[in-house]
Amino acid sequence: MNLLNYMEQHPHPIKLPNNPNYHVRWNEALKGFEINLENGKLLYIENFLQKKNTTKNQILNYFLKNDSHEWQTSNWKEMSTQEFSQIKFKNIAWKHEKIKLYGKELYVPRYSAWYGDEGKSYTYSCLTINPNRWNEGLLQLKKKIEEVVNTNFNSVLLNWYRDGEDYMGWHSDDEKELGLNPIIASVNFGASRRFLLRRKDDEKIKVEIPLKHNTLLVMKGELQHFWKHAVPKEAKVKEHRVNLTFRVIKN
Ligand SMILES: O=C(O)CCC(=O)C(=O)O
Repeated sequence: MNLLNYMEQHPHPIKLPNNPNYHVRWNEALKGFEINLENGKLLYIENFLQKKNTTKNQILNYFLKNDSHEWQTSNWKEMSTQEFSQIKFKNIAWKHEKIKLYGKELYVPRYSAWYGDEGKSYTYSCLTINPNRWNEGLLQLKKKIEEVVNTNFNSVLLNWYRDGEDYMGWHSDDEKELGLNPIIASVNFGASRRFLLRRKDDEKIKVEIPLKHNTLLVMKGELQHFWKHAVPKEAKVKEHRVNLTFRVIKN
């Protein structure tokens, strides 16, 4: 097959710097793209869960279903943290966490939940979170991801972005409990959002990856030590998005 045919068959939506050290290669066995950055690697797989007849709403329903509030129509942004904390979610123990930033306590601009093996707690922004016990749905998803990534994960952080005003600021997943060159598998359901990467030593060098519903993105190699990532605000996005990052906690 010539190069043009090959590229037409596997077009990719990833914006990379114009530099030979940055390239994308189709992996037929994994049905995804291997992305090489300077000091970091990514694996990007669209349509990750191939279950027929599973719609976006059915998947979001698994994560957001609860005893009292219709997740599609409730006004989550206007809800007090007190009211939110009373809601009993069927599958995920969502929380509105506070972090300390420059000495001030602030609610994070999204909801989150932490699941994992006993004892695998995680600390960021002065916040130590103890894991909830795995449930069946998360274990099934973990197994599917492990088959592709060839790594046994022992924890997962879930983030629920209620709309495009919710975001994740620039950071690296480089906490000491993740060890050297961590492999982090991030799976996305619901709204498409922009995932941005920028080099720590030169913030002008950026990479943009659109994370659509049902996309798996694996971050590996030296990425967390040399790059930061973020999910910026996108005012036009009105849909919910749930992201799960599977990790290996070393402690
Ligand atoms: O929501 C995302 O795609 C990013 C999540 C993330 O950066 C994290 O969990 O560290």
